[in-house]
Amino acid sequence: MSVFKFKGVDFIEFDSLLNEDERLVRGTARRFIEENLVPIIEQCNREGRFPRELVKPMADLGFFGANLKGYGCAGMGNVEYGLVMQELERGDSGVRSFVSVQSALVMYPIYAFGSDAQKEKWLPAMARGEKIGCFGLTEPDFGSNPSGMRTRAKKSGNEYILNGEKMWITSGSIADVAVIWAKLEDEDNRIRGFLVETNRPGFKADDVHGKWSLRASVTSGLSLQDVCIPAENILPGSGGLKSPLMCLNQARYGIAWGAIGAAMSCYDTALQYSKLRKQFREQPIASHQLVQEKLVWMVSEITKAQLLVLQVGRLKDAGKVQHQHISLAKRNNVWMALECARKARDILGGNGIADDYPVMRHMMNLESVKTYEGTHDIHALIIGESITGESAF
Ligand code: TGC
Ligand code: FAD
Repeated sequence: MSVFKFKGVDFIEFDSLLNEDERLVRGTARRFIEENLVPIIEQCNREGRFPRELVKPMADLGFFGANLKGYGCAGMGNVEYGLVMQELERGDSGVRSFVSVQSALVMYPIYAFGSDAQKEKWLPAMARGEKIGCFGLTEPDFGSNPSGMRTRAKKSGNEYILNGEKMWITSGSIADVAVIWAKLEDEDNRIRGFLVETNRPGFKADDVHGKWSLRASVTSGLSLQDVCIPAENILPGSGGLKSPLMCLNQARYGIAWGAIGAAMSCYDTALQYSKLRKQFREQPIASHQLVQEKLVWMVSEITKAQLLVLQVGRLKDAGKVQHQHISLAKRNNVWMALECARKARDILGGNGIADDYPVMRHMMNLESVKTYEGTHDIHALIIGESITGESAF
């Protein structure tokens, strides 16, 4: 457990831009993380264990599908939802990942593209944390370019038969249901979403071992060999690559907030450490100009990142957000958080590499966050295309 208690980061009265409900939700999530995740996360990270015991308490607080309406979901605004993600990732990116996948990548596509029966069957149970989901888009040979996917679905009577491989799938081996994106042969290989119960014959999930990042999150490879699902398991409103990309917008938005949480944890740890640690003439290292410059960089970038996601969240609530806005926020904030982790690690000196402090864990986690949900460079190309009109993929 970290030796310092988190004090919050608010340099320019950012809180005054939040309404009472938003501050309340943030406070609830912050307390939950302090009391339930912070005490166990370093051990989970050492053991490579996802803290599954937190699923039910997180469900009870309305964290799953938090910004969806009805079906037992909390119906939060997008800023409230973002603040929850911030606090979760202040605890650990892997736990935030679990909630992102459950909410944005599984509940959202069922909500947006599902039939009434699919919504009734899955959403309340997922909101209660009784059912867990995973999202299968990436394949061994198709990460940044999912349009090349090889996974296929074929209609056969009242069933679809699915074949293919998915790679790097968060929560893969603990999921009850997988949202599998596949090309439907009967529709000229158009990409469609399918709900695949993971106990279907031919479905296999094997965990990735030896990760140095997101160790408290389950990551799996999926194999589908002649997996038969009833025809009603297709997501009827899905069609084309646009559908999974719409899900990614939801998840990338949450990551943009979440990364601020990881950055806050690193900054706050470095600040408190620098006031206590003395070197040269019994001076705290906080009194050295070079240390101050690093801390100032961190608080400046955290502050800018907060304002960025708040604006994107307000646009999202107003139905005006564009996916390029979300790319900008995801790209900037994850980069910023990773730089904060590196500077904080430096300020902690040798202690920075030990798990008495959360910094190195955040740094390693953020290496994945920089890559998943669209790499840093892919988001540069998305923004680049938007401002120049030229595709550079
Ligand atoms: P492209 O031709 O550009 O686009 C196809 C259609 O989709 C539209 N579109 C979008 N719509 C909604 N939201 C977006 N973000 C969209 N981006 C594009 C586009 O307008 C077009 O529509 P239409 O009507 O003309 O058909 O497609 P492309 O094949 O050139 O690819 C574009 C690219 C590279 C940006 C896209 O493939 C991409 O984003 N690649 C990155 C892949 C990625 O992010 N994978 C994430 C996997 S899931 C994951 O990592 C979970 S981590 C766990 C956790 O979250 O914690
Ligand atoms: P590649 O696409 O091979 O990219 C490798 C490098 O090449 C990157 O630096 C990239 O920026 C660069 N590159 C690629 N194309 C271009 C280009 N045109 N121009 C310039 N540079 C380029 N996926 C899911 O579907 N579901 C999940 O739940 C999920 N969870 C994940 C959890 C973890 C821990 C990780 C690490 C990944 C997860 N992913 C998931 C997969 C993730 O989305 C992919 O790793 C990511 O999209 C990048 O794909 P890739 O790893 O194949 O890298």
